[in-house]
Amino acid sequence: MIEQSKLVGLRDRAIAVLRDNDIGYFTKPAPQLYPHQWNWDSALIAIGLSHFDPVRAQSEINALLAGQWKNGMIPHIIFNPEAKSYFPGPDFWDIEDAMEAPKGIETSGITQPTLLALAAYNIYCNIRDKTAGLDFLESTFDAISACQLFFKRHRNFDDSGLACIIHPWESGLDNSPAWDPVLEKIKPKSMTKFQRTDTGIIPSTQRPDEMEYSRYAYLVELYKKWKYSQKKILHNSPFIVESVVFNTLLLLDLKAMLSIGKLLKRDMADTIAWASGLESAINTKLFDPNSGCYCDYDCRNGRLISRSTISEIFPICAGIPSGRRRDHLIALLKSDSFWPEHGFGLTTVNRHSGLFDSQKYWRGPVWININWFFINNFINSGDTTLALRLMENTIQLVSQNGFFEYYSPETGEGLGASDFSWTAALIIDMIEMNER
Ligand code: 2M8
Repeated sequence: MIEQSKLVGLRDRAIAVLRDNDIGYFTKPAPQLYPHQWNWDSALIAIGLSHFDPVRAQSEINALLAGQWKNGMIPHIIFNPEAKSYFPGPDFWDIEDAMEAPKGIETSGITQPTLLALAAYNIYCNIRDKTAGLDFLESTFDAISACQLFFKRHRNFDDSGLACIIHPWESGLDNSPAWDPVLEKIKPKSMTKFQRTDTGIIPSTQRPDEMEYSRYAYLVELYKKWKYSQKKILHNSPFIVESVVFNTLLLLDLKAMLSIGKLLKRDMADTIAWASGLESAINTKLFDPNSGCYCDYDCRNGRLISRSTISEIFPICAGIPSGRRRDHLIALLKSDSFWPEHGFGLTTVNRHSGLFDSQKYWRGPVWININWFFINNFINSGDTTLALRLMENTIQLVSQNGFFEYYSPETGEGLGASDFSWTAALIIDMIEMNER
């Protein structure tokens, strides 16, 4: 494993990134590119914070909960009133007329992968003062439950038990090639003109292209017109997808909720049944027996999306595949398709799929959160060799190249935003895991 002295320096540098991006009650994902609070970023950031500032970790989660909609939804962005330089900002989302929107706080009108229970449980595990930890779990339990139930009540498109997403931004993997076949069918009509801010900061070769952005913005315009009514959106939106990564993370979050429920001595029978139904739906509806891999599902067109992305193997992270199915997927994960020999960790798209782009955002680069989800599963399932190898690859990648948003799987070069918060937070968590 990596020398302890190097790890100490890396941990200090990671803490400095989080401190610099801290605006007091939440942490910006990156200094310039992302000046607001993002949903799954903050959950991951809170896990990093919990190792050196558990009080601040709790306020990160509380700040997210402050933006909760009346229907339980945690929005994907909670806007920082001080920051003006991001598109689309609060004016574009315009949630004023949405019945379910919270009052007195500006947010986007869609959600993101939910990791709140996972974050809260990690905070409890890492905090020394267990009484304070239990108080925190108690104080957040109902709001986190409501956030999970939002998916059961408002995103159950076809009663399959799976949650659907209504926008590529909800997936967290914004421009994954998996969304291409769905987006290609959308023809934006008479749209308000907009000015992107991202490509003024990051080279456009590393960001989604113009056509993708106009479709993202067009979907927002539709939802705004429908006043963010989940019913209308599910009924009319051209983008309704059951994402493998999203549902796998929902299952992980439900499992974390079960651990919290046990600590708080709550009746968790409904959550147990829900988690088991979700797991079997992922294993049936989102599994393609022809390829032996998992696939996202296009609900509007009623078919699996065959694109060779990280979705193929991601259910490993929640322990969903077992036996020969898992063996097959682990072999694919270890192959040159996802984990090249020179070892910077997992690519987000299969390198031999014809869709792979080593520079472009979610279309190939290595992301530290993706590596981290797999490492956690390897540790939990006792696969120490794989866990250590992936952890070593990841720590070395970051220690040599800096705390970037994503990395080239070919050269390890840092791409996208520098001083990226979840990269720093998860490196802190990995260093702690390594010491255990
Ligand atoms: C990226 O998404 C935002 C839109 O939500 C953007 O590109 O402007 C994604 O990587 C997303 O997963 C992440 O949460 C967000 C902030 O880091 O950036």
